[in-house]
Amino acid sequence: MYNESDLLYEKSKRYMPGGVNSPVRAFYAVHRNPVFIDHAEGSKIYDVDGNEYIDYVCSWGPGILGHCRKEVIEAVQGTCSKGLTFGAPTKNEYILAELVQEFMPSMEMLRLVNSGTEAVMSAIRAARGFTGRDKIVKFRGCYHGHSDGLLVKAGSGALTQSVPDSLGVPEDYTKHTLVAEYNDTTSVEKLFGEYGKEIAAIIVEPVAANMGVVLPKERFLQGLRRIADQYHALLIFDEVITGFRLAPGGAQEYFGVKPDLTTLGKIIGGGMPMAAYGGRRDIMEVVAPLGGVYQAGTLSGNPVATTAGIETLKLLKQEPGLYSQIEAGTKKIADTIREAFGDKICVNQIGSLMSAFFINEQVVDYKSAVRSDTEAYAAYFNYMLGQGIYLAPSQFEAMFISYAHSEEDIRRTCRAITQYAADMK
Ligand code: HOZ
Repeated sequence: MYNESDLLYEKSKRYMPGGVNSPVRAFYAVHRNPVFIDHAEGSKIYDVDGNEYIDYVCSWGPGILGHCRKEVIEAVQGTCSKGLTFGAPTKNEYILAELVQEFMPSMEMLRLVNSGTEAVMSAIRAARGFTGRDKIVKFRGCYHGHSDGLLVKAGSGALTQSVPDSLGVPEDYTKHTLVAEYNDTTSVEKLFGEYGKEIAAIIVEPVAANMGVVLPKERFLQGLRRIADQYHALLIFDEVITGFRLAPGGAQEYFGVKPDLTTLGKIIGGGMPMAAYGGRRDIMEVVAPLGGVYQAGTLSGNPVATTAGIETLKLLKQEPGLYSQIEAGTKKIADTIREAFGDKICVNQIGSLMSAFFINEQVVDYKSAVRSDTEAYAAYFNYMLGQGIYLAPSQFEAMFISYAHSEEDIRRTCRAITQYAADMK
């Protein structure tokens, strides 16, 4: 019996690869058709068949306040009525940039773009332009968007579909991408030992969240800072996921490590396409029109997207209890999973970021993450979906929670987890 989601999926497949606009949404990894969403409110999403789910995807991170937060929606509606895009400066751009700098003082200067992919691509160009060097170091399993040079041992959808690298990327485009092991500074030192004078930057997700959530070991990020300084290379934190989520000032605030450049996405747009890259003023001054690193975009700094971003960041400032509340909810779920499954599962949790890996060992890097039992995850996912709980349709994505998730939402989620674990015994 077909439901509306299945019908829409069939139609979508005629027009779009896999019927979707981002691979992980095709639900291949969990062996079922995707759920098509009609609308959302607070902590819940509602599909086109009228089913309600507690949403732990939160649009992969941006929904930190929950869906349809009144202030954000009203502000966006107000801006829309004045025009959607001008391709000319508006005051919103300055206001958002100032707010971002308040949250992250290391962003002395920034440029607004439209997606995390664009932010990272541009930050790397700026790093290369500034240092006059070509090579970059990335980490196996860290995902930095889908630009050519970074689809090397990437995470996220590339990992979900077991194709860490992509067809269509000429070797020439990736020959300057060096790959180190996450949580292993020795592997970074080795690369610098060999190519030190050619390396423009190290780019890292300070908390890896695209091979599932993998926490940095103690002093790992500090180690990267030290190596970058030693070789006069730059340190880039990809805070597309951790920015404004791990702490108001992101992972750089949480761990007290200052990067030279930062990339932001997701929460900075409050649910609209918006991203940014920025950092040290002397580096950002190489970007056109001040400097020779070209980067541009018709919709960059779009008035509607900046409105959603501004309202979201303002609310983050005004809700002092937000970070402790979302962390407590996440911790409750993490503890419930640990208690229910015992050593069958490794739960990695930090702040409001969490992943449960179906594996009986610590997940500390790419190698351990990919050893987890993705079929067991798929079964768990499908059970939870049946209980009205919407998790990421992949073992290798994070679980996100919002300020709108109530204690009852968390309790219901924990009950379902406990029940599933009991049924499995
Ligand atoms: N790579 C995204 C999450 N880390 C998935 C985006 C999506 O499918 O929308």
